[in-house]
Amino acid sequence: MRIPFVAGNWKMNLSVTEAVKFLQDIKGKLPDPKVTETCVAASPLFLESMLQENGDSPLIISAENCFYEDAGAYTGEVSPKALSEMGVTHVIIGHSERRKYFNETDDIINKKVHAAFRNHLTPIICCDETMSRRESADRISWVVSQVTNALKSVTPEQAETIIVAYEPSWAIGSGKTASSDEAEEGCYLIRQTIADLYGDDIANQVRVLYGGSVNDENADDILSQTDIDGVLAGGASLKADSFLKLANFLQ
Ligand code: G2H
Repeated sequence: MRIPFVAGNWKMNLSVTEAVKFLQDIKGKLPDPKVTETCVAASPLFLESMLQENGDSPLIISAENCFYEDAGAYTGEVSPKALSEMGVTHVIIGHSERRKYFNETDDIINKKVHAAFRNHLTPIICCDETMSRRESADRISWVVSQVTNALKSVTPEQAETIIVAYEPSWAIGSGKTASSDEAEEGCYLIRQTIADLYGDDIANQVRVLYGGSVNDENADDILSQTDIDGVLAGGASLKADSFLKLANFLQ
């Protein structure tokens, strides 16, 4: 039985004051984490204040990215070790915007996945699908290879704890959501790839999310799909009221 996971990805938005206000606004209004786990991924600039404000709220505080080394001469990078030490438990890895603007390759993403595990962080691994790939013949192999490469040398014990997000970049921030069938198809493909790598038992434990212009109008349809265990929402997670609507859909 997979517990649904509703996550917000704030990207490079909000200020620390707005981040803390958001947490104050949602306090006491989140679902029981046995019913739905909720998470917000934010800039490393906000994490300390957010963790303090969050207290014993069930909201999971996640980073949006980390580097693949724990420490060293890597100016401007975010240490997974420091994230873990400060109390962060999850980290998004391989978001399409990291792949696109920061040239993150499957190899870098795989190193980051290992860095996350080394530091006891749960990776939320994103799998992209561009429009040109979608329209091309190798669409399926591209999605499969992103999952396979991200999980190279990941043990079965580690694999069962990952969260994977299918985030077709043609639907990200574009207002053009994938239909629930298209979203299900991508998430099914990801789960089948995990089954091929680790077997059905592990594949049936892994939470697979859909992300790309999710909002409180389309979430119902998306969340009712068999292989979709939650959402990774960008724009719709920036305001407390719309995040709460997504978080409480499955109550
Ligand atoms: C996809 C998503 C959050 P949005 O990037 O990861 O953003 O919901 O704004 O499309």
